[in-house]
Amino acid sequence: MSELQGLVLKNYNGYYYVQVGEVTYTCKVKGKMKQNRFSLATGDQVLLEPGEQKGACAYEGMIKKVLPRKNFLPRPIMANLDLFVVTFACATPDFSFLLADKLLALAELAQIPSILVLNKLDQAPAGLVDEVRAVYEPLGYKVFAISAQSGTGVAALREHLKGKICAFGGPSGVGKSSTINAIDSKVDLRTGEVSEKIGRGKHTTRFAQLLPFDEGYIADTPGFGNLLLEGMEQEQAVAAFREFAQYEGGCRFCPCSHTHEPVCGVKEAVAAGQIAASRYESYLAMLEEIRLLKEKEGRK
Ligand SMILES: Nc1nc2c(ncn2[C@@H]2O[C@H](COP(=O)(O)OP(=O)(O)OP(=O)(O)O)[C@@H](O)[C@H]2O)c(=O)[nH]1
Ligand SMILES: [Mg+2]
Ligand SMILES: [Zn+2]
Repeated sequence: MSELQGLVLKNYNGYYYVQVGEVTYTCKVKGKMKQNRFSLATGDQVLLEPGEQKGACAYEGMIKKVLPRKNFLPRPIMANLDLFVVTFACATPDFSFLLADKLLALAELAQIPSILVLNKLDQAPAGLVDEVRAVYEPLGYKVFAISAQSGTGVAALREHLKGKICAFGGPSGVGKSSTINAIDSKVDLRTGEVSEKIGRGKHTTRFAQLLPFDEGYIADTPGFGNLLLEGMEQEQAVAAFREFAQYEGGCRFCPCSHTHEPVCGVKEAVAAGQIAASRYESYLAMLEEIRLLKEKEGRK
């Protein structure tokens, strides 16, 4: 039987939706593949066997194989991205340097280029956008301050996403789905009021899905829980902060954790204001979180 190659758009209700040309196949995974451990993510390229067509628009298939990936992001789980769009709100919920650094770290380790989007510019406290720009732009992360609601800044962001496979990631309620709706008028994703009680969106996104957009794709993903760093090693945390490497020549020890060591180029750069204090604080908080996660694993 002929095999087809397609792109996994979403995994929903036990089915994978795979796009082949103009057609979307609803697929299960072949038993043989299940016997071996497999991982399948939105964004994967797969080979499938088409089944018998049951109706005019009902295309079904069985996935036989996942093709090699260009890259893989564990959280939100996605494969083959050209760009990760780390999305936050200026307020409701407040911007968090630590969460931003965690998401940027995950993308950095997966070698996926990323940008920062600050949504809800209409609610921004004075100085916040400049403060965020001052930390991230010198590191090469582009910062887009936008309002999905009023449309401010959306055109420049749209221009930047054209022709790429992009995924939006960020906490619940920051406006990921709203931003995608604003970028593409053909899209109408459900969005939710942020509940004051739980601080989360109510019509919250439940699964990742890729939507065709201007020669590329945009993925909406659910807001994440707090297990972002599971499986991360201390050495990976060091590598995830791209600005550290240039100061490591000043460290007496190699490898250096840039914490308790007496002579440390990274700590000197923090003291001299060459590395942003917020970035170093995030790094320390991430090390502590990794330590606690490991301790928990050890106890299991
Ligand atoms: N003031 C203001 N509110 C906005 C803006 N963009 C989105 N919102 C509101 O923020 C709330 C959450 O928006 P969503 O788009 O559902 O957020 P999300 O990031 O997709 O949330 P999850 O799907 O839960 O991860 C909704 O009530 C939106 O109307 C904006 O630019 N300004
Ligand atoms: Mg959403
Ligand atoms: Zn050091």
